[in-house]
Amino acid sequence: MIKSRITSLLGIKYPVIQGGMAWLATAELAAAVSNGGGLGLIAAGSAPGTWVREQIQKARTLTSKPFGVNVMLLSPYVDEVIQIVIEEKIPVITTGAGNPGKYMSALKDAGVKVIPVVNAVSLAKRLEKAGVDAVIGEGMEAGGHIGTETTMVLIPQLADALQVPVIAAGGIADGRGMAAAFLLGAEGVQVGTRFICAEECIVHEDYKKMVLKATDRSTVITGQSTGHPVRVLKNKLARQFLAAEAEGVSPAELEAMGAGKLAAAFHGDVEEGSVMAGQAAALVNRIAPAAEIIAEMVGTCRELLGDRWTADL
Ligand code: TUI
Repeated sequence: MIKSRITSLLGIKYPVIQGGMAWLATAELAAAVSNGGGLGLIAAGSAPGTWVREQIQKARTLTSKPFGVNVMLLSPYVDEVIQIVIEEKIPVITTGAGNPGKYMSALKDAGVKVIPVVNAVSLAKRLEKAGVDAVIGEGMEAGGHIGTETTMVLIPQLADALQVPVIAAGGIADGRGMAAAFLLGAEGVQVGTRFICAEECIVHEDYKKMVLKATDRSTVITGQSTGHPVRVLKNKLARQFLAAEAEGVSPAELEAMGAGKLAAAFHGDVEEGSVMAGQAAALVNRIAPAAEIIAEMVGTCRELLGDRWTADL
């Protein structure tokens, strides 16, 4: 029997966690995912604390269910975001793009559950010792900033190495992926790209259209030479970036080329902006309410797992 400790850990109905997508994961999406029985999160990205606090307050007007904050650890505002999470009594954070170790004691003392995204087994083991409540193992199929391992090989290794529950991320956009993740040893899934095409995601409609049109060859990884690999949908910016990398342009110049470009895409400049999305974009074919996406994924997963599905999953 497959079990999930994630639903009881987080007080949610289904073990479906929304990905922390900077700019895209606002109060509207977070509330819609939580209302649908998953765990919605507001992505702090590189936004100042005041914005994060406003979003938390807005989400509270849209849902009475638990929701979290995704903390992007490379943000210049990370210290104030952590402080606001504590002050606002947010029950859970997920973290990305770094090691949340130095914030662990403050967060644990305040009763905030911490679920870091990891892309390597060694980091996951260190973070388990530091007291995290679960980990999100993210394969390189994911969108945005990624590691090098695939979901298929990372998840069983994490499940073997850790006592805390593992949530699978990267490439999961339907009930088949969800069922596969459970068979690999995960106890929950994190879904990002599919929720870009949630009705409640406030990103520009041209960004959503690009995800809907994506096929198996639509994403590329930029930034391999800078040490910050980022998976995006192929467009003019991505082609220019890859050409510059091939010419040996310096990491500092490349970083400058990418700066502010996610915001541009968010506002609809999908040729010169950075349209971050995972390989699972090829699996996303319709816009639907977040609750419907969750219900469909859970329904298919339940059918596929048959007797292996348990009531607490
Ligand atoms: O964080 C993400 N995805 C992101 S963050 C982001 S903003 C950004 N843009 C350009 C460059 C850098 C960031 C866009 N997409 N996903 C979770 C994730 N976390 N992926 C990889 C990691 C990660 C990387 C290193 C987690 C831990 C880590 O630890 C390094 C260490 O300190 O040991």
